[in-house]
Amino acid sequence: MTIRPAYVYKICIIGDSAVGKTSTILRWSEGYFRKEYQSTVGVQHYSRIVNAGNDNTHVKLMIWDLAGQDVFRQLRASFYEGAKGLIIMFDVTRQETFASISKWIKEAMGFLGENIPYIIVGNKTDLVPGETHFFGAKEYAKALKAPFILASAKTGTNVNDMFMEIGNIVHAANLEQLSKEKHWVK
Ligand SMILES: Nc1nc2c(ncn2[C@@H]2O[C@H](COP(=O)(O)OP(=O)(O)O)[C@@H](O)[C@H]2O)c(=O)[nH]1
Ligand SMILES: [Mg+2]
Repeated sequence: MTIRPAYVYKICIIGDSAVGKTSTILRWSEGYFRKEYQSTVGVQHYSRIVNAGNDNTHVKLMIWDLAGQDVFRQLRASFYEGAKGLIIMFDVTRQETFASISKWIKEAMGFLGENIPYIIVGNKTDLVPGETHFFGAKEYAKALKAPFILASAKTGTNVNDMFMEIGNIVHAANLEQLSKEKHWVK
């Protein structure tokens, strides 16, 4: 039986080059970790149906992935267009990728507005044994009221949770928006 999703949401995954964006999507959408390094060229997207919300609605997440390198603004505009949420990723072994997050948020909000839902993900936790403060990322995310997830595309730790989380907050934001619009019609 094919499942028909009740909603389809476009999600953009952003962050510096080589933080593990493409590896994470491959792990999630195909269940394997790709070892060899291959920089993403242009834009690619992957989708999967997940359950979101309290009523376990089937929603389809279309995850859009862009190369980390600077590309034409025109491409970035179509990359972001229509996105309902963001996964913003850094590499827990490279502080500069964490420092870039504010830049990524600023860019995405420039295209999508300040209310765009997002989560912050620290990837490659398999390389850092034990608990560390990860540059204060948890506190940073808390101040922004954004969910924070530590993950590893290599081991698969928290990869599903990351997509569940973004699915849930995007779906909740959409239902809230829809109920406001209904109110207007009345
Ligand atoms: N150890 C480890 N390596 C990772 C992880 N995620 C990605 N990598 C490696 O980091 C490099 C960059 O990954 P990639 O997915 O291409 O990053 P992107 O540029 O953000 O899409 C590749 O060599 C991956 O194999 C992870 O969770 N743990
Ligand atoms: Mg990539």
